[in-house]
Amino acid sequence: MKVALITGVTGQDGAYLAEFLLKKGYFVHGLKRRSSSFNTERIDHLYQDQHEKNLNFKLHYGDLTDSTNLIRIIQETQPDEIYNLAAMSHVKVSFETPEYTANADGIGPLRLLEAIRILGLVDKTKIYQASTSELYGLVQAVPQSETTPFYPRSPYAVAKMYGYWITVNYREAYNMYACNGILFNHESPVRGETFVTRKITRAACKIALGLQSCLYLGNLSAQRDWGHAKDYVEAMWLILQQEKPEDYVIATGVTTTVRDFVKMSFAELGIEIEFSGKDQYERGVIIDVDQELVQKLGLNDEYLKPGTVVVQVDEKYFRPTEVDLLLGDPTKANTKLGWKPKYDLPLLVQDMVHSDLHLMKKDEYLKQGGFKTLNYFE
Ligand code: NDP
Ligand code: GDR
Repeated sequence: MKVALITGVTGQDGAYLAEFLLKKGYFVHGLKRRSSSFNTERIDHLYQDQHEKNLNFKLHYGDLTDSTNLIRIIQETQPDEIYNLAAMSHVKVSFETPEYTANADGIGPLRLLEAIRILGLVDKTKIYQASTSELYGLVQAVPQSETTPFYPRSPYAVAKMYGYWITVNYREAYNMYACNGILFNHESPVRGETFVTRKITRAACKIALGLQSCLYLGNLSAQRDWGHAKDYVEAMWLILQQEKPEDYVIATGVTTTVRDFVKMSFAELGIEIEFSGKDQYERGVIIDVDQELVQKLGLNDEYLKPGTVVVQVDEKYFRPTEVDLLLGDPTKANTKLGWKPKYDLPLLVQDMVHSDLHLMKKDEYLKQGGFKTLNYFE
């Protein structure tokens, strides 16, 4: 039985990857942080009682900023494959916590590589580093491939740049099976709620149910190459199954503006919106409603009238330095790994909107029932 260790197992990708590897017959160890409230919602369906006979999924407390803890867990678990997915992964937040981001996202990967070396596991343990299209930052060329120069534009991207090169260096210096997956944005129904796609799909559903009046966003003109996390975790695994360790771009090869993602999400709910105005004055207004679809989906048409402003720009979401355009060239992954995504953008939007509609309907029932949250401090 192959053994994998996933750092960041409680995150979006960690959850999909854990499920994927369990299906492949792996024993999966996951690193999770201690938190004052539950942080395992995405993997609760995989949880096993530790007394079970055929246990194949186990969580360990740990943190990428704590070397001794990482060394101990790797020693205990003796993994064949490590997937380093743990990171402070929010680009905007990294401007507010730059030092912590450097520690977790930059030095974190170094700690894992060193642990493998110190423990004498160089010939046994393969390691995947979660690198990112944010490395390309300020546009040097499109589409971006494995040979496009980097120009990071945030403390997050600068930290990830260290993670990228230290992985390459350990591969070359110590002959380790260490690889970077340079993954472009990938989303899903369990994407963190403050990333733009999930913020949009949640808000579109809330607006359609009359639970929210307006969605405030930052730069609507940013372009991203969005794929589905389910497809991308398969690529991570494939990267570690090759004869030679190499780095790969994982992307769909299609780019879309945030503005168009908004339009597609509302359209999925039968609401057509149009944008007008410029920069911080740009707004999205309902221009048409597909009554038949609205009825079918059980939405609240009382709030869905043409002329209603449902999207506005709030400058607080602008970034000090922005990444304007990401468009990946996945040719190497397509040819060498045989990797092809199953989801395109319309399918991704459909998956996210319908999942969020289901979730938001629960909120609507609570509101209709007059439910009031308990206030323990009253
Ligand atoms: P998430 O933000 O959903 O998950 C991040 C995970 O890292 C969580 O489990 C989080 O724990 C954990 N974590 C954060 N800081 C630490 C720390 N100091 N020690 C241990 N664990 C920590 O990210 P995604 O799943 O979307 O992304 C996975 C990885 O891929 C990240 O490294 C990200 O930077 C990178 N990436 C993501 C892309 C994307 O589009 N999703 C694209 C390219 C790269 P907790 O749940 O407790 O917060
Ligand atoms: P990104 O993802 O920064 O590409 O990093 P995010 O969804 O946060 O932003 C994408 C683009 O949308 C613009 N934007 C907004 N973003 C957020 N979060 N909130 C808003 O209200 C908003 N309005 C407009 C942003 O300016 C940006 O241009 C993600 C993360 O998963 C990283 O960890 C990963 O490395 C990269 O993708 C690839």
